[in-house]
Amino acid sequence: MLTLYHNGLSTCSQKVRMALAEAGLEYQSEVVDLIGGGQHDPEYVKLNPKHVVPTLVVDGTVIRESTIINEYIAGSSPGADLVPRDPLAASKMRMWVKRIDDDIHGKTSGVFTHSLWTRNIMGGRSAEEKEAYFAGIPDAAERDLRRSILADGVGSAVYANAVERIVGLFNELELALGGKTWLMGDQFTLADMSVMPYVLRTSDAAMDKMWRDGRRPNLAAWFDRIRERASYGPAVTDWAPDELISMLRSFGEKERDAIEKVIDAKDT
Ligand SMILES: N[C@@H](CCC(=O)N[C@@H](CS)C(=O)NCC(=O)O)C(=O)O
Repeated sequence: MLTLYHNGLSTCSQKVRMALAEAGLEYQSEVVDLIGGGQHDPEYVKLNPKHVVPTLVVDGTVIRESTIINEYIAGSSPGADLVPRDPLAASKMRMWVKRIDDDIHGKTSGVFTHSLWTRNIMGGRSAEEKEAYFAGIPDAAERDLRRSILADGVGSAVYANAVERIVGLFNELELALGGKTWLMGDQFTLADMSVMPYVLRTSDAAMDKMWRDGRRPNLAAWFDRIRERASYGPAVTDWAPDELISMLRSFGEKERDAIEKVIDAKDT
């Protein structure tokens, strides 16, 4: 039996839910409320000492890290063909996955979300509540980063650096997707599933200028195709908390001018 500890908005959870849906695997769902502090619950921390989602439990065995979880899903469902069978193509696929893990996750989507959503929500909290929120973040570097983002939002250097970083990724994707349906050609693989949530987040955070209106047409077309897949619902929309998404979108719309100014400076 599979049990997935996950969260609706979390990028890493989206990528794992997409792999589960593509593989046709059923699972028991345990939603972890990241805003309410469910990731710090001592029982959950026993499963995931980094206080993060997702975690997959397979017949009592705990698997952490979304990329490792997706490799388990692909390996246990070979018929789903989530990884190219040719070892060279599989290596190329894993380079995309690693690129996202090493350079993009934690340095882009989280920054965009915290600059808008978390910053606006925390604005209404007392100093004590804010300190409790920071104290709950176990990693010191992440704690400092979060403080800076929450202080200055889309005007922070952290935000501008994150935009520069995602522009680099989008340039690579635009080039790689030329004449291709998916990153690995005709086969939809873990690479596409890894990238999808980070493009999606730019859509929800008023940053779609980077691929809209003929800017990066290959990326835009790929994103349209991915949203049409049967697995997109179980990966994203079935779990997306509508209220949170529309809040994120409306915070983004309010700051769209400032956001697009940063994009214009970084995406030349
Ligand atoms: N490397 C980990 C990263 C997991 C991660 O950063 N998860 C985020 C959500 S996407 C999280 O749970 N953050 C906890 C928080 O917001 O406090 C993975 O790929 O599973």
